[in-house]
Amino acid sequence: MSNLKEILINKNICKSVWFMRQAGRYLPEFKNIRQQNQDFIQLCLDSKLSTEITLQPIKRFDIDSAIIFSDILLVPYALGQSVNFVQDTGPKLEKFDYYKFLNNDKNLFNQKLKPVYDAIRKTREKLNKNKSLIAFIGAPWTLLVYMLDMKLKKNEIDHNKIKLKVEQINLILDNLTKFLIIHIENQINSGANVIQIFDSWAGFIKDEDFENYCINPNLKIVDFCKSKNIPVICFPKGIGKKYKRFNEVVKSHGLNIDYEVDPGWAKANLKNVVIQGGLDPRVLLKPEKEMFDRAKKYLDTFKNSPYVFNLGHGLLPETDPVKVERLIKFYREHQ
Ligand code: 1CP
Repeated sequence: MSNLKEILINKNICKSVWFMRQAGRYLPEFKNIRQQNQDFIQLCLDSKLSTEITLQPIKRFDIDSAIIFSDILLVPYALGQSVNFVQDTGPKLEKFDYYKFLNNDKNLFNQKLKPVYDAIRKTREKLNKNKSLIAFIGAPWTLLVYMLDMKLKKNEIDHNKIKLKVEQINLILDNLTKFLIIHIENQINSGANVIQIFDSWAGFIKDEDFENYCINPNLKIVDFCKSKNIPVICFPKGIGKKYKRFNEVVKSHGLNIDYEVDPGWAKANLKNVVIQGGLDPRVLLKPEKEMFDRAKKYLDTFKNSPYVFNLGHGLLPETDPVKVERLIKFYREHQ
């Protein structure tokens, strides 16, 4: 059995495989579409093309789940902050306007994101019933990092941008959480079966702010998904040993570990949750034997516990699709 929704709800030992960033980035059939569509946000908002891109890895690898082709930054876009993807330097957002942000209207937000919901509906119609369709959001803290332009070079965060503004920051996070919940509800209503929350910059939160900026917003969103009876996978990347507390408090159905988390430690410390991922995406750039050896470590460790085979971060743009295919085959032969 490979249906992700079932596995997450029943904490089933039976396994499945999908990869973060499986849609887009490294597939030639994606690059072809991307070349003809320079505006990345508009590409995400083209429901016909985003449906096609979502289904590309399913067609190629018959992988177990689909993740909708979209981006976490569509939410700031829909909240009135324009987003520009600059080649090689990453996304650049328009300067944040606090009062404009607080005056956002739900109807306009829904209208701007309607193409995402149309794509989910179209994909669900075309996707085999036994495959889950995963929709996602960026966690409030991770979106804040982009919205306030806190990202510095070399994977660093500029904490000065939020110092002395605690009340404002809390209000922004609360308001963002409210809109993220609307976005999740719309995605569920359109046919998404599973939700994943990407907190890609959680590892940069100071210890004293961890509850407020990571645990609490994730918990609110997980509780909402539970109220809708939809399984949710959290990915608070880079938080190290704090994964244990996160799991005990947030209690999501699934928890994606990053490549810095030792799988043995995860198995011993992360209880009553379906663990997902962990494998370093860089191993797909290594010789096949090394890739299989590294994958085997995860498969052996989680042999008798509920585990979804995936990565410790997204597939890299330079990944050879043949390697992805071999890795899926290796995984299936080891079940
Ligand atoms: O230039 C291109 O061709 C676009 C590359 C690309 C793609 C294919 C971006 C730009 N986003 C996406 C799609 C995307 N983004 C998906 C699609 C579904 C899938 O997984 O296949 C998903 C789930 C995301 C999520 C996302 N976007 C995250 C969280 C995961 C992570 O990587 O940590 C983040 C942080 C973003 C922001 C983003 N989108 C794109 C870029 C270059 C970035 C910035 C990354 C950074 O700041 O390091």
